[in-house]
Amino acid sequence: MKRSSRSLLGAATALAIVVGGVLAAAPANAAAPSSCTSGRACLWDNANYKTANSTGNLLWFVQYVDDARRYTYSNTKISAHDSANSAFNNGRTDAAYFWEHEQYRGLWFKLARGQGDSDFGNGVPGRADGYFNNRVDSAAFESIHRP
Ligand SMILES: [Ca+2]
Ligand SMILES: [Ca+2]
Repeated sequence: MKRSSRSLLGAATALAIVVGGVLAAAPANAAAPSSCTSGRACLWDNANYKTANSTGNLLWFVQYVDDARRYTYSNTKISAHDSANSAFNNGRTDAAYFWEHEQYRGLWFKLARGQGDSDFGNGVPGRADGYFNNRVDSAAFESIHRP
């Protein structure tokens, strides 16, 4: 009886450690900026999901942006051409891709659903350098367009 009770306690402790490990890993997936609502992928002129000091000034899409030269960040006159420094994929199902040139040409990187990159300058997923800083000109969810 004593032995059985000790084993049970051991099992409970082990379970708590596993749960603790899972919880500790959760912050790696940061929450989407509130301005980038569900179903959208978003881009900002500056790092940390901001344009002109506000996270509310952004370029967002629910399908694609084929040519960022045609757009400005919302509430600003700042061109989205070769200017994005951060992005978040708050889509419901798809990964999102970001290309260096308009019409999905050139080098690209991918953000999984729920993934953001708050600073292209310190690298993007799959690429360690700041190559994509101020360089993205098209983007799309993978169901619309993929490399
Ligand atoms: Ca910029
Ligand atoms: Ca980065």
